[in-house]
Amino acid sequence: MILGRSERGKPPVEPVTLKILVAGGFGVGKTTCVGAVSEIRPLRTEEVLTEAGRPVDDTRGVESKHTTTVAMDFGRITLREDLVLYLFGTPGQHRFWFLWDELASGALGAVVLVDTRRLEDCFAAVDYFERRSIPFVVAVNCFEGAARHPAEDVRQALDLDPDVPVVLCDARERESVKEVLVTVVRHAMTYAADRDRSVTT
Ligand SMILES: Nc1nc2c(ncn2[C@@H]2O[C@H](COP(=O)(O)OP(=O)(O)OP(=O)(O)O)[C@@H](O)[C@H]2O)c(=O)[nH]1
Ligand SMILES: [Mg+2]
Repeated sequence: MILGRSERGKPPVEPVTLKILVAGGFGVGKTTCVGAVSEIRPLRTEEVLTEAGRPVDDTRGVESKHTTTVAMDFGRITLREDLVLYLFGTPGQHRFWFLWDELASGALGAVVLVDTRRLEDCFAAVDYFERRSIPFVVAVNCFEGAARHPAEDVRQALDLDPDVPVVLCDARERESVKEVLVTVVRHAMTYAADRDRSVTT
């Protein structure tokens, strides 16, 4: 039987795909975060932390950590039928930072994950996105045993612009990470709209 035009369902929507980076210092939970939300088996590039790396790989606070990302994490999440995010987790250690420019190319926005016990580890990521005018949100990964700091204290300590969202999250929880991603997409959209307005006026 041939379906008439009015009987055909809605045409399938071609989703918009956006690239989001997940950045932050060493061992802050970037790989965990991408793995928690990805609907495909995330691509990981983990290598075992070795004895030789001990002087440079600071695992304080994440003593159970045995591997580290050496290139990137990759995952995908469908936020809405018409909106798909490609997630790129960056390597946390400074010796792999040469990869960041490649990963950042074409990114709509970024999540900077922070651990309040080692706040200084995220300074470089915050600087990186500020300098390149890539909109980002700061997501505090609330590890057990770490003191809870109000988001406003984190904002002050990082000297963030007032419009940069600061949210608390648990990198292991899908719903929590999803909320962070919704926040970054909203923020990046507002940022882009403001920028377009200032260009046309
Ligand atoms: N308790 C707790 N542990 C976490 C949380 N997020 C991550 N972890 C643990 O912290 C360690 C570091 O997590 P990763 O996801 O590998 O961190 P990363 O930022 O990708 O690390 P690098 O790629 O090496 O920079 C792992 O042992 C995780 O199981 C969290 O929210 N709470
Ligand atoms: Mg990692």
